[in-house]
Amino acid sequence: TKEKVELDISGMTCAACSTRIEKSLNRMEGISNASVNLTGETGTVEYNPAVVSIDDMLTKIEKLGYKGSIKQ
Ligand code: 9UX
Repeated sequence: TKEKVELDISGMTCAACSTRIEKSLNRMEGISNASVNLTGETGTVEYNPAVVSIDDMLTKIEKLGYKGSIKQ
């Protein structure tokens, strides 16, 4: 199963920030594609919910020093 979630990500100030988050998410088990938009302060993640949870992604983002939430 593959699902897609849209995230709001705040705290990014330069292009290296978005690249950092993108690379970290893409290295996580169960994530098939993560794309982060700096100016839009958003991210799109395609993942396997049997392997990784949205909470896992948000925790990872926080550990990197940013704030993530599910886009409402
Ligand atoms: Mo740019 Mo982002 O120097 O954490 S990488 S501000």
